[in-house]
Amino acid sequence: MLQQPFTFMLNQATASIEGHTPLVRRLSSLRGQFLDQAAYTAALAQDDPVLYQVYAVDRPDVVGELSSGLTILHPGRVGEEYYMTKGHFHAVLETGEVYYCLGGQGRMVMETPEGDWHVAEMTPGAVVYVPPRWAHRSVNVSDREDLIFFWVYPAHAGHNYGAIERQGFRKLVVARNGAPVVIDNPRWLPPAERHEH
Ligand code: S6P
Ligand code: ZN
Repeated sequence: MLQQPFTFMLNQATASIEGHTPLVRRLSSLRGQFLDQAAYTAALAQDDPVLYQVYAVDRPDVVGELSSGLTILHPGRVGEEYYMTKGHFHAVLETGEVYYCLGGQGRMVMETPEGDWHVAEMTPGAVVYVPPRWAHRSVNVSDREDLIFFWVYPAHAGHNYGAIERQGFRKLVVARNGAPVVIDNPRWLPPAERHEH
C-alpha cells in the first residue's frame, strides 16, 4: 500500500511532539545500571523520579520505514553517576541511527559486541551518527538543564536491552570535581569472559 507523506510538529519551546503521548522512564527502570548500588537504593527509597520521556513517531516494522522521535533526559545523579537512558543494541544489529541534539549537554556512550567503545559529545547542533552494530546510551552531564535530542532509525531495527541490562556499558560517565569524566565500568567483562546463555 502506498504510504502517504505526513508532517508532525516538534515543539522546541515545550520539548514535545504535538499530538503524541510520551513513554516515561523512571529511576526504577534502571535497576542494576548505576555503579553505586547503595546510592541507587537510597534514592529509590525516597522517590521514583522520572529520568526521561520519549515521544516516538513509530512507523510499521518493515524495511524502508523510518521511526523518529524526541527524548528529554532530565538532569540528576545517582552517586557520582549522571542520569542516563537504559541504552540498547538494535535487535537487528546491522542498523544505525542518527541523533540531533537540540538542547542541553550530554554524552553518547557507544560500544560494539566486540568491545570497541566511543563517547561522543552532545551539545546543541551536534549530530551524532551511530553506525550499525553500536549500542548507544545518552547521559545528561548538566546539573540543571534537560538534554533534548531528536533521533531517526530504521523502523524494523527493534531494541535489544538484554546485554546492557546484564553488565552495563564498558564505560561510565561520572562527575569528578564538577566535571564529567569517563571511567571503566568494573562490572563489564570482555566477550570471551562472559557466561551468557
Ligand atoms: C531508539 C532511540 C531512542 C531511545 C531513547 C530511550 O532506537 O535510540 O528512541 O530509545 O532515547 O533510550 P532507551 O535506551 O531507554 O530506549
Ligand atoms: Zn536506538
